[in-house]
Amino acid sequence: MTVPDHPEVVAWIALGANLGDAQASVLAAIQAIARLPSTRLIAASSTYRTAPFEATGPDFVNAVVAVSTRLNALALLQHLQQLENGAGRRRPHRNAPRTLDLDILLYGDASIASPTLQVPHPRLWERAFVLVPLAEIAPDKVSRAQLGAVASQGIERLT
Ligand code: A4P
Ligand code: MG
Repeated sequence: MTVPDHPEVVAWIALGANLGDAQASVLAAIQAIARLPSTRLIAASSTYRTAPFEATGPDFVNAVVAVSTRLNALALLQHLQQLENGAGRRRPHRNAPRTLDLDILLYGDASIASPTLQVPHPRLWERAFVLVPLAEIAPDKVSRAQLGAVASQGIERLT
């Protein structure tokens, strides 16, 4: 049994995939995140088709979810990495096409700067594929100016 080791915190997670059936992978990952121990799903954005940003390969499918969790941030990261590995994730090089990428965007109000985990995610504000789905489920977290700054990046709502 997993012993909850932390007070309940709202965490925001970005999902991305651009290998295989990316849409199915992202939807399955949302369900898997909802089943993590000591964790419940609060909100899930639509899925979006997005142009690769500083990356190569096919278009991505991206989404963002919010969870309430009693896992500490590192435990949450480890569970997300298990889900990535379970989806067949390989890491031949940075920003390589991937079957599933799960990044912690925000973990409550925490600022974390360790070698394995940086929160808030350092590239969060540069990316339409994160900001647009985040704004859909958390409009108070993303300003019009921030959305405007990424407006030239290709993104299309799927579901
Ligand atoms: N790590 C540090 N902080 C975090 C965090 N907040 N959440 C560490 C998750 N992981 C974090 O990640 C490498 C290491 O980052 C992990 O071992 C973890 O300890 P990775 O997923 O193995 O490698 P990656 O995906 O190549 O790196 P990363 O940082 O996820 O890449 P980016 O910068 O997020 O970019 N374009 C579109 N349209 N859609 C995308 O989803 N994704 C990327 C990946 C680039 N372009 C894209 C998309
Ligand atoms: Mg990642």
